[in-house]
Amino acid sequence: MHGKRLIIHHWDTDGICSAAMLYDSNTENMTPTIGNYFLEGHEIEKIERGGFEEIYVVDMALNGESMRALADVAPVKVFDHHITKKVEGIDYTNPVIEGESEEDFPSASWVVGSSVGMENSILSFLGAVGDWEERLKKIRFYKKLQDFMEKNSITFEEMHLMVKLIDSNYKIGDKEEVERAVASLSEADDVGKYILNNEKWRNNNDTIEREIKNALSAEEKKVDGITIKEIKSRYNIISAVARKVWDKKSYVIVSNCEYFPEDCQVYVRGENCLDLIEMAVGKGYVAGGKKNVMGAIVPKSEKDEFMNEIMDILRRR
Ligand SMILES: [Mn+2]
Repeated sequence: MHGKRLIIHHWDTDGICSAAMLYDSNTENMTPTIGNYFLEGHEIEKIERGGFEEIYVVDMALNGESMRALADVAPVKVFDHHITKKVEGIDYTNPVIEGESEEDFPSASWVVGSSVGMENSILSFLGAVGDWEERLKKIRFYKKLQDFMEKNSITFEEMHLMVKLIDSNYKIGDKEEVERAVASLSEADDVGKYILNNEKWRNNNDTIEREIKNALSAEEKKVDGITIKEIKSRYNIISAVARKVWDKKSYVIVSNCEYFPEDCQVYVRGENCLDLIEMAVGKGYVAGGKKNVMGAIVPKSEKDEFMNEIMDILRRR
C-alpha cells in the first residue's frame, strides 16, 4: 500500500473520472474552488496539514505558483493532456507535451486509463466524451470508443448524458458533490447505471439546462464574423454556452460577470486559442486552455479592454 495520497483534480467529467481511476481507500481528493485554476492560500495550508506522502494533480493546469507550493509539501505527479509548461521537480505523465497527438490522447482519463491499465473501463472513455463531445466522432480515437460502446451495448447519446449528469455538479456550484463523485464512481459496481440513475444529478441537470437556455436567448453581437455573447448567470455555465454558440468555423467570445463576486469569466472557442492564452497569462491573469479553448478570469474593470485585445488578435488572422 502506498502512503497517504492526495488527488487534486479538475471539476469536470474528465477530472472526476481520471481521479476515480487513481482513487483508493488511502486517498483523499479535492477540487479547487470551482472556476479557479490555482489554489488559494487556505487550500494550500490545509494540504500542508494533511500529512500527505504524495500528491497527484489530474486534468488540471494549475499555475506555477500553486505547483511549486505543492512540491514543497510532497512529491507531485501530474496526469494531464493540457499544454502546460513543466515545473521543475514535478513528474509529468502527459503524452501531449511529449509530442503525441491529442487525437490519440484526447483526455486525461485516457492518459490515466492507459497508465494504470484501465483502457476497458467506461471511466477512461467518459473523460474524452466530456472534453470533445460531438467533435470526438471526427478524430481517430473515435474508433476505440465505438468498439467499447459496441462491446458494452452503450450508445454515444447515453455516454453524453452521463457526462452532462456528472458535469451538472460543478455547473450548479456544488464542490462537495464534485468531490464525493470521485469515490462514488470509483466504488460503483456498474458506473453507467450509477450515473444514469442518480436522482440528485438528474435534478441538477434539469436546472442547468433551463439556465443555459436562458443564457442562449440573451442578445449576441457579431463583429467581423466573431460572435460575442455577454451572459449573466450565477452558475458556471460559460464553457457550455460557448460550445453551443460556436459554429465550429469562426470564433466565439463569451463573458460572464455574475459568477465571481469581483471578476469576470472570459471564454473563447475557435480554431487556435494558443496565442490568446499566452496574451492573457502575459497580462498576469489566471488563464489557461487548449488549442480550441481559452478561459480567463479578469477583474470586472478590465473585462472590456481584455475583450477588445482578443478581438484585435483575432482580426489580424
Ligand atoms: Mn480534460
